[in-house]
Amino acid sequence: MGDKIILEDKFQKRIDAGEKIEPKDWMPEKYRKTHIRQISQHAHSEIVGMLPEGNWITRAPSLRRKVGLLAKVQDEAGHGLYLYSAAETLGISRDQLFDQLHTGKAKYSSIFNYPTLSWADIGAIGWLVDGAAIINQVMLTRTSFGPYARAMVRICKEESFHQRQGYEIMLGLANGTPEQKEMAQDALNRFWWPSLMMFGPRDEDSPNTEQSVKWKIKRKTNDELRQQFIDITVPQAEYIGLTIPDPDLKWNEERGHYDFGEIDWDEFWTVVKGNGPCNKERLQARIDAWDEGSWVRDAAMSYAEKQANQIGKEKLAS
Ligand code: FAQ
Repeated sequence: MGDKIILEDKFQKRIDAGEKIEPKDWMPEKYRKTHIRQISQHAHSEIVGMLPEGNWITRAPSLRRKVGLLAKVQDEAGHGLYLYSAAETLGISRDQLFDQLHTGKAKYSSIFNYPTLSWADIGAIGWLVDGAAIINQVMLTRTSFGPYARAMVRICKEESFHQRQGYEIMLGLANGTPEQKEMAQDALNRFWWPSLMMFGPRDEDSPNTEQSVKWKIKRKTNDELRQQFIDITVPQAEYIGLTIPDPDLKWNEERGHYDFGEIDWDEFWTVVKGNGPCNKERLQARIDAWDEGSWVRDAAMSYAEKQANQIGKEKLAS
């Protein structure tokens, strides 16, 4: 017991000194578990996040838009793979991580349980969802766990391309025909509040924040990041002539921030608990992809076995 306290104390001193923690270093069990939870939730979000966007690849309005969207969706797959690899360094296997997703034990971001009803939704996702993701992930490039922090550097660079492609779509639509502008406004109306929910519950309702800030897993709280996102995004909406769907939104000179209306937390928890508009469809799509891909995994395993046997035989013969 005494040894554990000494180890925990040393660990906290390393964190306070700004050192990175690497996979083979000693770490408290809760630090390891919190990282597996957060990194895997993040990885699952990237993979599930491909679904609402993939829905529009065949219907993108031009070749240029199609190429951009295809590249973005492929990037999300890559982000998922870096993140699964980072989680695996903590002693959990890829199969276990997928099992947690498919059985509903692991969460993924609430935002991907909303449908993409029009092409403008692809613009809104890039602008708002990737915009929110960047705010959160720039902070995570300074997180205390080395593999997670390093994965975030490249991911943030790609997310910033994603945000720009989304904003450019919105800019085009907002300057287009009245119908196109209406489509862009409708997408903003539907995605604004769910984007604010991406940052998680209010700080006073966030059970993980206090410890995660102490361990520098989180360098800023949910509310701080949400405020930062709102302050950056409101002028972007004004610039393209769209209206944020919040009558209480108002610049507060004293605080130097925008005040904003109450988030519908009942809706947030309904979606997080699996009862949002698309939860069941999204999870089923992932389970189907896993089942339908089993022949690829089997073939790869069987090839690897054959290769290993061949090498074994050659070694025996020599
Ligand atoms: N959705 O105590 P906290 C992307 C859960 S970006 C669902 O505050 P924490 C890019 C939380 O897990 C999106 N569940 O938790 C992309 C916890 O549950 P648990 C992914 C949520 O971890 C763009 C409970 O509520 N980004 O994919 C949500 O300290 C476009 C209590 O909450 C990341 O995952 C939510 N929104 O803070 C891809 C970033 N919020 O497990 C495709 C890394 C909270 O205790 C297309 N994650 N919960 O039962 C984080 O920074 C943190 O995990 C937070 C939550 C800030 C999300």
